[in-house]
Amino acid sequence: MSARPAAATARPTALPDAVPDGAPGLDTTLTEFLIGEQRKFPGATGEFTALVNDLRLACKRIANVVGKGSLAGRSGKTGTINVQGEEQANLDVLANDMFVRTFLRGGTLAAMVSEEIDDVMLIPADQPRGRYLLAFDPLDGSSNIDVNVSVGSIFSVLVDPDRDAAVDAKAFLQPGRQQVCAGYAIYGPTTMLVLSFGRGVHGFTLDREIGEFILTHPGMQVAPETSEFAINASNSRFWEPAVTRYVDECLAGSSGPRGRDFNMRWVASLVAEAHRILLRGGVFLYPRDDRASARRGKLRLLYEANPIGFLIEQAGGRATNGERPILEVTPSALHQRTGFVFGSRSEVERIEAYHRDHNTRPYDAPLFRARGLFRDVASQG
Ligand code: AFP
Repeated sequence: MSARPAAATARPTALPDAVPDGAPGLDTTLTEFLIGEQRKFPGATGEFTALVNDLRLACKRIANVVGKGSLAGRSGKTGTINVQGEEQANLDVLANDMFVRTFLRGGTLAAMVSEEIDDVMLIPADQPRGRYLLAFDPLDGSSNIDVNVSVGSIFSVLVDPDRDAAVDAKAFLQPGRQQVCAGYAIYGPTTMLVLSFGRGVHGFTLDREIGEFILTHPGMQVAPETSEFAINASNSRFWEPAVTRYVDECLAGSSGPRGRDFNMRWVASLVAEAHRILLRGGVFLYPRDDRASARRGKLRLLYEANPIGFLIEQAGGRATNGERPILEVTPSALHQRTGFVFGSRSEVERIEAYHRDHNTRPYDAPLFRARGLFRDVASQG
């Protein structure tokens, strides 16, 4: 019988350095990122991680149908009107169903609020109730869908303030500063998930071949200065003086008081505008104006302005309703609208200063010859 070599003493082997983070095909996945975040909180139960996993799943489901376009047979309108008085697209309804279906059995939520549904949706009594509240716009910018321009989903997560009480609308009426997670998915040439848990903003790109989001944009930052603004100029005759002055000065370019040229963009998709601003700076304005439909602004506070405002602040930018930081506004209704200005800090601060200035001093708009709110009041008097 031949002698066998003595067994080598088993020694723990360090994980191989040969596969460094970021090696091709081995970048950080959203799953790994979430595990890392959860480890920062030794008492964490995993409920929050499960919630973000469900956000990922809902957005992947929507990305899949949006990406098929007409092939999914879901284009066009439903013929129904949502709580906002807007005609619903088939994909609005389908995307809403996908969020609801994904979260109904997840065990992480107590209730949901959606742009597409009038009232609070409670998690049914036969399903486990979680500790979080979710407000979402399942498919923002849906008027862009049929022309194949980027759309997205926006979401905001709050903590249920009283786990022993039945959830009602009041539970959702918390200032945006109290969000524990906010983000969006953008369905463009690539699908991306952009998230913040209050510790910076991180962007993940969907690798369609492996079906996983990969961390491609860690620590996103809004450039503090910009020469790019976004506004729907077709509303200019209704603007308040502060907004008219700001846009006039941008348009005057190098021959005006700003002494430099500005560029303008308008996608009519909040997610696409926010994404551009996170990536290369800029300022976005959808101010309130003196149209009956927009006296309180157009965008919704709970599931549009608050989550985008949270991301922008977390990325070093600024977000306001004109008078105060958007995240400090205490909502008074689920589907409340608001004026919304956000982006590169220096431009937003300037717009806030113009709002303060023109509370007391009218602005005579040399470019637009706009009918501002103050002039209307004066001419009526
Ligand atoms: P839809 O979801 O109805 O297309 O609205 C998109 C949106 O709420 C927001 O994403 C845009 O910034 C804004 O409306 C565009 O509004 P206008 O069409 O008035 O420019």
